[in-house]
Amino acid sequence: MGELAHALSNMEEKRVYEIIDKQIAEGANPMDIIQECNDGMIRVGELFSEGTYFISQLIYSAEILKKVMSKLDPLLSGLKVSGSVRGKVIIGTVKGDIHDIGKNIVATLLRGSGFEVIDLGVDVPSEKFVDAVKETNAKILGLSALLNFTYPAMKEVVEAISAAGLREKVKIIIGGAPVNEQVREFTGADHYAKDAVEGINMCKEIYS
Ligand code: B12
Repeated sequence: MGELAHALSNMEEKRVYEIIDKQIAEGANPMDIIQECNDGMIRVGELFSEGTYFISQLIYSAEILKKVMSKLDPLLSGLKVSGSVRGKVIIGTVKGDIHDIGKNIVATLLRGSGFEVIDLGVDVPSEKFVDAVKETNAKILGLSALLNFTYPAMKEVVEAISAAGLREKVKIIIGGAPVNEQVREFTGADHYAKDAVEGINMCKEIYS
């Protein structure tokens, strides 16, 4: 684990900002910084699972990561491509789940890559996803979930899209730290993206 991930997982808030400010000043790629923060957050999750950390540390780590993202956002937006809008993407965290840091990164990167993003927020019921697909005609729906007990909510969204007769019109991509290919199969989504960059590349391909 790198120095940044280590500092983040140890809740050394000031140290985290020092390292990031230095990396930004040295021209580091913001995506590499995000990747290392992800490693740190996974460690936080492990420490939580094993009972070393409590919910207060989860909240604290999220606060630190949000401040980190406010430092990185201008750089991510700076990756902006010129030219016309590539297409619309609807994104949201499914019902029962309020994790949104990863989803927000995906939304920022999509906007930076020229997509119009309709971000429905967190704890989004399936009807709201269905309505958004109907109203916007977006060809892509991105679902985020970080809790294994919210996978059924992802499946519900896919089923609600089918029931509304929209399944052929929209590609559904799922993501979130513990999501994998098995979860994709369970939910009936079209694709699973292991990280934001892979997700953005899928969106580019779908709209190409
Ligand atoms: C921070 C955090 C919180 C914060 C979230 C704050 C916020 N605003 O998001 C708070 C404190 C609220 C929280 C609460 C809980 N949490 Co929590 N949390 C985390 C933690 C430590 C980090 C999550 C994070 O932000 N990671 C950083 C981001 C950048 O990564 P990411 O979300 O994975 O996103 C990346 C990719 O996955 C991808 N991506 C994400 N979504 C999407 C969507 C699409 C379409 C695409 C293409 C890509 C994509 O892009 C991102 C960049 O590459 C994780 C640990 C972990 N391993 O992730 C636990 C974790 C997710 N939490 C967990 C738990 C259990 C909970 C609680 C139930 C705890 C409790 N007892 O109350 C509650 C549930 C609240 C709820 N109903 O949602 C467990 C889930 C276990 C499981 N598999 O079910 C984890 C894994 C910790 C653990 N190991 O136990 N949590």
